[in-house]
Amino acid sequence: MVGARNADCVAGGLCGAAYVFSCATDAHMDIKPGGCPNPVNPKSNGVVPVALAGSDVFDVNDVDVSSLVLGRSDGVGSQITPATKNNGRLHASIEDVATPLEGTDCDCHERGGDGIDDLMIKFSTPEMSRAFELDALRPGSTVELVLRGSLQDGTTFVATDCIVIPGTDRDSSSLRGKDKSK
Ligand SMILES: [Ca+2]
Ligand SMILES: [Ca+2]
Repeated sequence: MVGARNADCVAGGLCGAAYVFSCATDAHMDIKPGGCPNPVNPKSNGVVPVALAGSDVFDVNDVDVSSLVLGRSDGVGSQITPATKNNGRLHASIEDVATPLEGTDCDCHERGGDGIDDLMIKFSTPEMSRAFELDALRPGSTVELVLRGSLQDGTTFVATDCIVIPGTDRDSSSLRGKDKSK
């Protein structure tokens, strides 16, 4: 909350204003906890495990799991929700599998649990592939994903981590429209 003395004054009146801001809490996502980098094969039929790392200031037990959506940071494609089990419930569990990383861009680490509970969810690889248009990316490409959600009290949070399309660019020489000038 920020106060502004003399804001909105009319002549002779007592005046001032207070502005209330709210900001999304910073959360930490670890795609494929324990591994770095995080390869996702667009052709795979499996699921990709994703940990929302808990910390002293982020209690994953407060997360409204039904609010979670994953998308590309660059806005390409559409957003997806976590995979569900046969009984229709979300693949979600509280486990200690990750450690928050204070990094930038696509920094990642191979650390596992740190003694603080994390929220483990899973996303369908075919759904990721379709929604994030992964088939259009060259092997070796890195894509930043963003997980958005809210806590039970309505506080929103965002968390980012990156995936890499496995293989080297050389493997993609059969891709149409690829300009290889050597
Ligand atoms: Ca990882
Ligand atoms: Ca943890």
